[in-house]
Amino acid sequence: MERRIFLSLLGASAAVAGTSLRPFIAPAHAAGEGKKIKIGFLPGVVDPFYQVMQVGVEAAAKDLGLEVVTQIPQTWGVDVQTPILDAMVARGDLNYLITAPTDKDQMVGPLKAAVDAGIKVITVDTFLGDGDYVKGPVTFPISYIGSDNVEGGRISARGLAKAIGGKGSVYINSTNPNVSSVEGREQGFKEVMAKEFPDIKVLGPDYNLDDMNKAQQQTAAVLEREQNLGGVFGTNVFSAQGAGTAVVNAGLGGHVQVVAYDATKAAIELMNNGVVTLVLAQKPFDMGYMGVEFAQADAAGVTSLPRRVQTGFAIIDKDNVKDPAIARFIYQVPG
Ligand code: T6T
Repeated sequence: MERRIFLSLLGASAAVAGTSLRPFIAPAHAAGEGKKIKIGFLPGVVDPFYQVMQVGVEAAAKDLGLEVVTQIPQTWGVDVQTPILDAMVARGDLNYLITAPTDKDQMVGPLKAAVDAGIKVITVDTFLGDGDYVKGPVTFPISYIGSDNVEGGRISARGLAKAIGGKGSVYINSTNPNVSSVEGREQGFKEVMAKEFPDIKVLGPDYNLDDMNKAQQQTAAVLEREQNLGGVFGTNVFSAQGAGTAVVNAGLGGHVQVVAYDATKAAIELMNNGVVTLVLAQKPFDMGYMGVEFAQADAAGVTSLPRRVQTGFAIIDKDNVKDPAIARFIYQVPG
């Protein structure tokens, strides 16, 4: 009511001034006057990273008084994510979708279908196309909110290179090709190794398909084959934990250095045991929280939301892990 009075006052003063204020009179609710917006949350897979993101989504929904419907795939992949997405669209009551596409190309069609059905899309953690929603091949999402994964890969490379003294060979264990997040990490990692550390040879990546056991087996096989391996870069939760476990099982903790992307408690424990040298914490809570804020702002008529938001990192090592300002970014999974 207050809002209506405010808008009619604006209208009156615009009439006096002889200008139109129509662009400012945007609906507060996408679903129509008086109805709250409803948001779907569809991340990539059940893991501590997305569980923390869910905490962020739910916190924002509570703070803003919005309703969220969450569906988390049990395993990673287009084949698993698409039918869940289709079912969310078929409900017919969602206005926004906050999602992490499991493939930067193959999820374009299914998500465009959601947009055509009237659901606005915000991508978090992973992007579609090249992630440039202004000039790139895919422009329909409102925004991409996530880490600068290429930079994360660069940071990981410098950390690993330093830990092994700038020479030798290192191995990348990753999840899947064509996923923007891990692809960016691999790219940044290889770029820095090639440019700054010519005496380091990079092996891999092997793709574990988000299966920690597979990551462990793949790393064990490389450790067996490459007797002089100096280090491993695990590009996400599953890769880093599988790699770390393989190094421990081979009795090589402290000899083969591991850099872990994603600050799970397991990764921190491996660091405390001298196996992992560096942990990159992303900010999944922020991604989830801001995704909901963006949906609400869009529904209220905000037209200048940034199309790309970088959420940043905390770089954790044994010297700063006890610092509360850093330790707060270790993924705290509820329950
Ligand atoms: O590393 C995160 C996420 O950023 C990536 O896109 C997929 O894997 C994780 O969810 C960790 O398992």
